[in-house]
Formats: sequence, structure tokens, C-alpha cells
Amino acid sequence: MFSNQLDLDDFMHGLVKRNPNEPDFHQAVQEVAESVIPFINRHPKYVKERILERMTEPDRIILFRVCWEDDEGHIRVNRGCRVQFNNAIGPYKGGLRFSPTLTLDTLKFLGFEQTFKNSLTTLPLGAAKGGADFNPKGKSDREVMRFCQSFMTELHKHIGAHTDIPAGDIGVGSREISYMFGQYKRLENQFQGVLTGKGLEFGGSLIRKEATGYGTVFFTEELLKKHNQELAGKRCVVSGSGNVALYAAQKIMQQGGYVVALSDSSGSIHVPEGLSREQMDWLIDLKENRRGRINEFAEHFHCQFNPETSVWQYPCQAAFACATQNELQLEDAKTLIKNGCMVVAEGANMPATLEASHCLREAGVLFAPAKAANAGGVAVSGLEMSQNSMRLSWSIEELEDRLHTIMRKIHEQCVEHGREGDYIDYVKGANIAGFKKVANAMLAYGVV
Ligand code: NDP
Ligand code: 2IT
Repeated sequence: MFSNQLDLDDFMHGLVKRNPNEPDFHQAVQEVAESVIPFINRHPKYVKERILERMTEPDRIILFRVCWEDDEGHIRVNRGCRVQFNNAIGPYKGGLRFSPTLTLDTLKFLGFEQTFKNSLTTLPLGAAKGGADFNPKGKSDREVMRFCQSFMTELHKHIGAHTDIPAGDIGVGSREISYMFGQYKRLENQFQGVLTGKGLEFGGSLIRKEATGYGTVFFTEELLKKHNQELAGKRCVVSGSGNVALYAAQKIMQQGGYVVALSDSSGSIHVPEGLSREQMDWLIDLKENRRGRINEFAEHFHCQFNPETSVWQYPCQAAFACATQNELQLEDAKTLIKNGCMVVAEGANMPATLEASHCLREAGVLFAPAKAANAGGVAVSGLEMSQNSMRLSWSIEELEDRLHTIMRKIHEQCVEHGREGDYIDYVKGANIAGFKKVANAMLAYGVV
């Protein structure tokens, strides 16, 4: 019954059967399985010990009710969740997402991806993801506070500085992390680094806010350098205008690139000559402090606003997908290729569909996969944990230098495991390198 070889179709068939109606989870696993199964088949110990089967089953899933009272005194009921996916190489670590469309499917795909990403960071970090079907948009600060306090009242039982350390993700920024940290501290009567992305006054790390976007740009520069290219002078489109997108755009500009488009869920802006530093600062203030919409930027600076959210329609040489999953589809990939785009970097998690990613790579477009390209965020979260443990804070220079070194090491791992003659398959490289470390730890533990 048990063969010493894994077959991709058989494996995926079993996974889909065990996890019906979870297309995002299937997609994330399929992408990994395509590259890892040929590797596993050359190393039968992983097949025999059924490591990939174990790695696709979360350690546990915690689901809970979150009740809170809105400003009109109405009772609201949401669902909270934490998927603790894998702690083979460190405590569970990964973000919390608040979004009205959040499903368990999304959290399972994100938790699975996190396992590989965290392994690539070179730091001792396991993987988890969580969140709630709560929509922070349009809520008052006090409503968000009451929600976060209620959410943490349950979540605190399942997390801890050595157990599981959540952070932000879509819909969860410094305001939400602060409310949750404040509530954790009340409940446990302990000041410990149980969340990352904290305020600088209470244990947060410098450049955590910027880390995902900056890291994505550092990784892209490494990849371009490897192919005798550079980011300076390139026209870039960036999707989204949230935490990842804003700081990717800022770093692109610092490195000499031109940011010609950005978006949010209501539309996109196009500035063919590239945003100026002043415009970038204005946009960061609009999005971070005033919670505004991107059309306000277009109104203020008299530039083109398009209610069509896709930025892939605008001519560019580099594309940074920094909004959400499956936002870059096959038709978008074809448009990018037609317009002469030469590199696509995934700042978001799984922003390209499998069809889009295959199409881009077959056309020779350099492709930086999410688990490698956006690992800078969780890496600096790992550095925040180190600083909390040591009860000290590193300087901006020290942290940016460490982030840069980590992104370089992630790139090296991708090259080492993704090389196929003269060609480097970064998807394969990231998947195999991420897999190996976790798989070897699991082998060492025996049957668990
Ligand atoms: P934010 O909530 O700060 O920003 C998300 C941005 O994407 C907003 O501009 C939002 O627009 C836009 N967006 C969200 N959903 C959609 C949609 N369905 N269609 C179009 N636009 C959309 O989140 P982050 O920047 O933190 O996260 C972005 C991505 O990066 C996610 O995939 C996340 O998992 C990933 N990531 C985040 C890390 C982090 O450290 N924060 C680390 C690694 C990956 P609007 O405001 O209008 O909703
Ligand atoms: O997807 C991600 O890597 C994140 N949202 C950041 C996780 C973290 O723990 O910093």
C-alpha cells in the first residue's frame, strides 16, 4: 500500500479529499508539491516517514466566538481563529488578519506558506496564522478596541512568548496590535514579547513596520543582480497601498526606481513619470494616519484615478504584487509580458495564481515567490523577539543591515536549491530549501 515514491496527482487527490472546499489551501499545497515531490522522491526517507503528509496537516486549529458591543449598544458576534500549523523549528509565529471575507481556507493556506517562509528566514520560527471575520473599516477606534480586547480574551489562552507569537497582516496594524497587547498584559499580568509589531514605547522593533516592503525590494535587487540587472531606473507598478505596498514603494524610490502605479480596493492611480518623494510621504500619511482612500491622492495631485483596481494594465519593467491572494491572474500575466515586464515580485502572500506564475516563468520573466520575497516582515518580527528576550533595542542601521543580510541568505538558498543548469527556478528553490529544514527537524523527532 505504501510506495517509496510519491505521485503528485495521487497526493493532491488525497489532500483535496481530506480538505474539501478549500481552493486556496489546495493551490498553496499544489505549488509546493510540484517542486518538492521530485526532491522527496530522490530522498526516500521523506517518503517513508510521510513528511509531506504530516506537513500539510496543521498541528491544531482553534476556533472561537468573539462577542463585542458596538457604539450603538448592539451586540456583535464574530468568529476568531488561530491555525497553529507547525512548530518543528520554533514557536508558532505568523500574523493575524481581520477581514469580513476571511475563511478557514485562507488561514490554512497562509499557515502552510508560513511554515516554509519562516524556515527560509534562518531564524528559529515555527508557523501559524489567525484572525477573524471582523471588518475594521468604518469602525470607531473604541469599537476596534472592544473587538480586539474580546478577541484576545480568548486567544491569550493559546499563545505565549515561547508558544505562539502573533503579529499583523491585512486589517491588523499597530492600532490593533496595541489593543491586543494591552489586553494580554492585563489578563496575564506579564510584560512579555507575545506579539510583534508592537509600538516602539513598549517593546516594538525599529523597521518592523517597513520590513516586509523593504525586504521584498532587497530580495528583488539580489535577484536582478544575479541576472546582471538593477532596479535603478526601472518603471515599477505596486499593487495595494497598505503596510507592505507603501514601504516597498518607498524603498523602490530610494533605490532609484520609479513607482508609476499603486492601488487599493476601490481603484488605482497612475503617475507615468513616477511618484515624487513628497507624493510618497503624502500617501503614507493618508493611508497610515488618516485611513483615507487612494482617489484622495488623485484628487490632491490631479493625477489619473481608475476605478479598475488592477495595476497590471500600466506599462512597467517591474511589478510588485503587494495587496492580496490571487490578485494577479493569467490575463494580467500576459499583459505584463506584452508590455515588457521583466521581473515580478510577490510582496503579498500568493498574489499570483498558479496559471499566472507558470505563464510568467515560461516567458522568462524573473519571478520572486512570496515565501522568499516577503519573508523580511516575519524575519524582523524574529529580531523583535530577540530584542525582547535580551531586554534591549537595536538601532535602525543594525536592523536594516540584519534584514539585508537575511534577504541575501534567503536568495542564496533559492539559488542553491533552484538551479537547473543556467536557469534558476526561484519557486522550486524556495520550496525545497524551506522544506528541508522543517522536514529534517520532524525526522529527528520520530513519529509525532
Ligand atoms: P494592509 O491591510 O496594510 O493592506 C492591504 C492592501 O491591499 C490595502 O491597500 C487594501 O486596500 C488592499 N487590498 C486588500 N484586499 C484587497 C482586495 N481583495 N482587492 C484589492 N485590494 C485589496 O495589509 P498588508 O500590507 O499587511 O498585507 C498585504 C499582503 O502582504 C497580504 O497578502 C499579507 O498576507 C502579506 N504580508 C504581510 C506582511 C506584513 O508584515 N504585514 C508580511 C508578509 C506578507 P483597502 O485598504 O482598500 O482594503
Ligand atoms: O505573512 C506574514 O509573514 C506576516 N503577516 C508577518 C508575520 C509575522 O509574524 O511578522
